[in-house]
Amino acid sequence: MAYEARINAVVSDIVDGVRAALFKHDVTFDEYRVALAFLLDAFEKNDVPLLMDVLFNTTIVKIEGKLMGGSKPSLEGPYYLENAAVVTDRLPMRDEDQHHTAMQLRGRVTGMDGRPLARATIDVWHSTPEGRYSGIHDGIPPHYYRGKIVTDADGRYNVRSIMPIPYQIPNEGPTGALLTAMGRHSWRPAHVHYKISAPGMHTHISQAYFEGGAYVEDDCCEDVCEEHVVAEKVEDGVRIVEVDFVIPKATEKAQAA
Ligand code: MBD
Ligand code: FE
Repeated sequence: MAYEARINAVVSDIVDGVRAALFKHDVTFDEYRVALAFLLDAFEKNDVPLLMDVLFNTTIVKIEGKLMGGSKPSLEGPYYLENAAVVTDRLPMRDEDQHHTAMQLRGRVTGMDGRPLARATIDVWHSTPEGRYSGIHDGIPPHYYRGKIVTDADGRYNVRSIMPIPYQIPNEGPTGALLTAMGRHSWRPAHVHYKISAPGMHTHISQAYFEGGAYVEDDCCEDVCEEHVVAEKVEDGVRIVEVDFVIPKATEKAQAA
C-alpha cells in the first residue's frame, strides 16, 4: 500500500474508533475539556512515553511478534541503558544485596532453523530488591543489576543475580493519575528484561516473570503472557530462570497481511 494511503487508512480507523467510543458513552463537553487538559499535561511533563507503555505499546509488541515469528516479544520499558558492561558470571550489585535470594539466568539462543546463535549479545536488566532501577533512580551506581552477556558456541548463557520484586511504575504524573481515576493500580510483577542482538538478526526484546508472583495476573502494563512466566524452580536455594530464545533473521520478517 502506498505510504499516503496507509497513513490515511490507519489514522482514519483510529479516529473512527475513538469517535465510536465518544458516542457510545455520550461524552460531554466538560469531559472533553478534561481529556484535552490531561493530554496537554502529559506532554508538558514528558509523561507520554509512560502513557504509551500503559495504553498501546503492548499492542505494537503483539503485532511485531506476529509479523516476525520466533519467541514472543515484550515491552522494552523505559529503563534500558545502552552502555552496560559485559558480564561473565554475575551482574554487579551492592554488597548489602548479596544476601537476597539469588537467581540464575540461563538458557539458549537459537535461530529459526534451530541452530545455536553463538556470540549473540543479551542485555539483561532488572530492579534492585527495593524495586528501583540503577542509572535511573538515585543512589544506585548505573552499572548495577545490568549487563551484557555473550552467548557461547552452543548459544548458551548463564549468569547470576538476585531476585527483583514487584515494581510500581512512576505514578506521581498524569499516567498515574489516569490509572487512579480509572480505579486501576500502577504495579508490575517482578520481572527481568532482555534485549538480544546479533549481526543480521532481528533485535528481540523480552521480559520474564515469576510463576505465582504478585501482579503476574494483573500487570498494569498488561505485558504478561503465558510464555513469559517462568515456572518455579529452585536449585540449592537459587531461583532458576531458564529462558530460551528463538530469533528470526532481520530479513525473515513475515509479510504483513
Ligand atoms: C518498567 O520497569 C517497565 O518494565 C515498564 C514496561 C514500564 C515502566 C517501568
Ligand atoms: Fe521494568
